[in-house]
Amino acid sequence: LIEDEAPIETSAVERMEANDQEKPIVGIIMGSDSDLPVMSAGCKLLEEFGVPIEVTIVSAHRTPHRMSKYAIEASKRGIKAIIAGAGGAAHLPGMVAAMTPLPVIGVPVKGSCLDGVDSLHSIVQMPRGVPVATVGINNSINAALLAIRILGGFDFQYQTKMNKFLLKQEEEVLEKANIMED
Ligand code: RP5
Repeated sequence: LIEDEAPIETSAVERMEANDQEKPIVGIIMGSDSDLPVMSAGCKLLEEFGVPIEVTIVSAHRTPHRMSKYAIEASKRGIKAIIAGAGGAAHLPGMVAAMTPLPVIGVPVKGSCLDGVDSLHSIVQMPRGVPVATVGINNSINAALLAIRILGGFDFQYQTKMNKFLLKQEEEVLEKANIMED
């Protein structure tokens, strides 16, 4: 079934690539376009770090065949890490992690009910053997930073960039502390 399916096509709405010239190495997927406002912060950060990304909608429940195809093919396409955002019964990160050897970072998206705790619990409580690195509710920024740290393990440019980011962050906080003390 998977073999016979047409390749995953992504429309302009579904797909935003940081750099059309470069092959994406981080895949950002989400269960619905309603997740995009939350996920876009992480996408923006990855772009700022110069990480080639792909962004698309993959729903565990509404497009299960697309999900399995994405998960199975991601590593073959050169993707090194997957960030998966989902809300409610948020099965997408876990199901993708079950079908890929790549690291999967889950972003629990806060829905209109239950304050996002449902999403958090759905993503974080994976069975032993199938890990999903789960970040805080709506925290796509931390998902992006974690993906960059993973990339830094084999591509030194991302370690250098991460060190600069940490230094800048520290300076910003120290500056605020100084202003407060004055
Ligand atoms: C999940 O259901 C999605 O990840 C989204 O967070 C939630 C609601 O989706 P919509 O009904 O807004 O499309 O699959």
